[in-house]
This record gives sequence, C-alpha cells and structure tokens, in this order.
Amino acid sequence: MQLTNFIGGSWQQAGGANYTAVYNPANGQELAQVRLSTKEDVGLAVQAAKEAQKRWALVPAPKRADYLYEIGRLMKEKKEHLSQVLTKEMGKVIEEARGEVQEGIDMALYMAGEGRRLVGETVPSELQDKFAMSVRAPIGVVGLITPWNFPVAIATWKSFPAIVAGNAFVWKPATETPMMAYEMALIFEEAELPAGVANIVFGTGSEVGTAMIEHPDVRVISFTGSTETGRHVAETGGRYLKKVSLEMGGKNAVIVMDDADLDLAVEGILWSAFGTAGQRCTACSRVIVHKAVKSVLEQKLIAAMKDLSIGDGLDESVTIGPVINQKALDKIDSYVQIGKEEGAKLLIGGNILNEGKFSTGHYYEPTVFTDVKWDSRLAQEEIFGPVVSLIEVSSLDEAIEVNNSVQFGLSSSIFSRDVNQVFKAQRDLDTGIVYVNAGTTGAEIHLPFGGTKGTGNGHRDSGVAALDVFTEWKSIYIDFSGKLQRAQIDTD
Ligand code: UN1
Repeated sequence: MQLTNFIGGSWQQAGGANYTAVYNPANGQELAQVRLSTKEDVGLAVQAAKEAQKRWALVPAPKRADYLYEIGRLMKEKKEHLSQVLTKEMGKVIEEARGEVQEGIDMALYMAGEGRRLVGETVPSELQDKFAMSVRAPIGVVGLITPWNFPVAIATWKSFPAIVAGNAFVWKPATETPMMAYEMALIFEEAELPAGVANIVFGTGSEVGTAMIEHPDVRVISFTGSTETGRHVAETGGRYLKKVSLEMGGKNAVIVMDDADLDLAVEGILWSAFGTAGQRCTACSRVIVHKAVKSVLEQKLIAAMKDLSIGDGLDESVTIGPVINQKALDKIDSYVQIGKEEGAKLLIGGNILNEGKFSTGHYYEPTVFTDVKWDSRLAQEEIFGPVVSLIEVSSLDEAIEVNNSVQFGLSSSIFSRDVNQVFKAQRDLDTGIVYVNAGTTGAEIHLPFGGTKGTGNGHRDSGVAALDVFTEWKSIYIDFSGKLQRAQIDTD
C-alpha cells in the first residue's frame, strides 16, 4: 500500500525521492509505504488551503458544522475498521483503539454543536446610541503537527475546531502513523468537505514541519509531541510571529493517601500507568504513596499485575500492546538501567521481551520501581513507556510538593475519601488536569486538555478552549448616533 498526499481535494504524489515504511509494532510486518514530501509539497498544500479558506470562511458556521456531523457519522460507521487500522499501525490494544476512535467521533459531534454557538459577547457601550460586540473570526490557514500515540483523537482535537471556526488546515501526521491520516482523508473526501479545506502532507518534522512553520501563509501552528521539538517549534514560530499552541510532555503522578480505597487505587494506577503501554502524555509515571499504606499498596500492585496480558493488541484478551519502535524500547530500557543505578528498588518487570511470540515486535514488561527518590532522574524525566515509580511521603503537603517538583504539569490524581484533603489537592496540584479517585488518564473532549510549565505554553486542545487557538477576537463598535462620539471623552 502506497500513501499519497491529500491536497486540494486530490491525491497527489509527494515530490521527495525518499520513502518511509510503516511497520506493525506488534510483529514487524510492513503495512504501507509513504513517499516523503518536500517544502514544495507544503507550498502546494498551503496554496490550496489559502484559496479554499476564503470561500470556507463565508460558509455560515452551522453549515460548516453539517460537514462535521457527516464526518462524525462516517467515523461511527467505520469505527471498527478505523480501530483495527489504528491497532495495527500504532499497537494500542483494540479496546483502547475503539475508545480513541470514539473520542474522535465525540469531538466531531461536539464541535459541530459549536457551529451553532461560536459565542462572542455583546456589551453596553459607554456612549449613547452605540453598540458593542465581539465575534470570533477565523484566522486563515493553520498548520497541525500531530503525534503517533493518539493518531486520530489528537488530530480531531485540532482539525475539527479549526474547520468549524472557518479555517483551512494543512496537517502533518507523525511518520509512524500516516495510515490513520489517510483514513481520515478518505472520510473528508466521502463527506464532501470542500476541496482544500483539509490537506494532508506526509513527511518528516525537519522538512515538512519546518516548511509549515516557516511558511508566511500559515498563521497558526498547533503541535503535540516532545518538549524538545515543541521548544524548537515555538522558537521558529516566534521569529515569524505565529500563534503556536504546544502540547508536550508529562510526568504525571497518582497520589495515594492513607485513607484511600486501595483496591480502587490499584486499578487506577494499572490502567493509567500501563494502558497504551504507558505511551500517553497523561500516563501515570509516578505513584506518590503515604508511608502508612505503602507496603500494602506494593503487594496489591504486584498481585494485580499477574493478570496483565502482553501481546498483539488485536487479540481481544491482551491488555498491554507493544511500544511503537526499537528506539522507544531502547529509551525505556535505558531508564530502567538509570533507575537501578540510582538505587531504586525494582519490584517487578524491568525487561525487554523478545523471545517466542515477542521476537518480531517491540515489547517491554510492565515495570514498577519502589523507594524512588523524588528528585532522581527516574522520578523527574518522561519515559513514555510502561514504567512506574513509587515515592514514599508522610503527608498530603509533602505529596503535593513532590507532585509539583517536576518540570511538567499535565495531569495528576489523588485517591482519598477525605473531602478536605481532596479539595486542598485539587487547588494546589499545579497540573492542567486533576483527577480525584481515578488515574491520570481519560480526559473527556468537552473540557480543555493541556498542561502547565514544560507541558505547554498556555494554550489548550479540545473543549471550547480549542476555539481560542483557531480564532482571533474581533471587537466591533457600531455608532448609530449620527455624530462623532469620542470614547473616554464624550461620556458625560
Ligand atoms: C495523550 O496522552 O497524548 O486523557 C492524549 C487521555 C486521552 C488522551 C491522551 N483521552 O488519556
């Protein structure tokens, strides 16, 4: 299977000479080939988007929304097919893949609803016979750069608010997961979304991503990926005075207090630490546990981990799939070695799995360290794999301090039945998302998604907040007094 760019409503061969192949991380099978695009391909896509956007911006927003309803309907109709492709390409287990596709469907319907709102303000003017209001105006052509770990959901968080608000987009999906983008292009085509509103260019960050950021006609860049790349995107975007929305790393913690329901906490930890093989920005990577319940929690965790089943995510009985590629596997393993060197105690796991049914894929054993020092590298740096570190504390204050000690601020969680502790925690945890009596994953699409500190730069994906990324506020004053009225002066 050969994937080609989707530009101006047609399938176009990329101009680059190089190909990249897509492999199933569960078994190493080649799934597709993609020709890598060049700066010139980006230019063609931006041009197509620019022309289409002028007309698209004039389509009433409720009509733009009708396309999203149709896209949502088609995604629902193809949900099982999309989920299967997603599992093959990215590796997450099929149940989670279905959940991710559902997240995209939810986003389509939710943003379609926004087409009948896109709420602005009307406020009284300080002058007589003058009317004042603000409206959301589309920005133009927007550039979307998305990661491989949520190849559908994150793309919908960005592209659907962009189009309902009257923009056209150029989307560069991750090189590891172009097939999901291709599937979405087929849906855009079937929904008869006007040509050029949605454009997809396959290629590398250094060539295609950079060309998007540097193109004068791309006014917004919405990026999800690593902190290192995000910083580069912001630096380059800053030179061109672009609006850059970044969603980056995490080092999320579950706090388990001494009064917590420990069985529930174990379920929450396992789901958020090892779901998606730990490859979520929101994954639980630290467990901050009160010393009074530490050893019971450890025993319960070890016991519950016996039920985890690792393998090809297409097998319905499997609960943990492979990690994306060899590079990821090496990185995860290097952190396990770092943990050992730092003196953390390995409770369970800690190995690459490469024998028998694992020999052709990229699998890592779910791993738990305990007695981890809060300021060690294991406890501070993002691993993006199925490795979790237990850190002991003696009080809620200390737990909050440890939670807030990392450079990231995406998600946090507390298990406690004490309402006073819970309310204090939700106020003082410095992350963009806080869960009470649930793990660190599972954000719903109608709330803002994003984080503080090294996780983001003040913007949010999904929720109404996403519309702030893809619109400019326009304030409109209409004077119907028939005379010149000067604000701040003729007010008596
Ligand atoms: C991500 O980790 O990059 O909240 C996105 C969650 C999912 C989205 C995660 N709904 O875990």
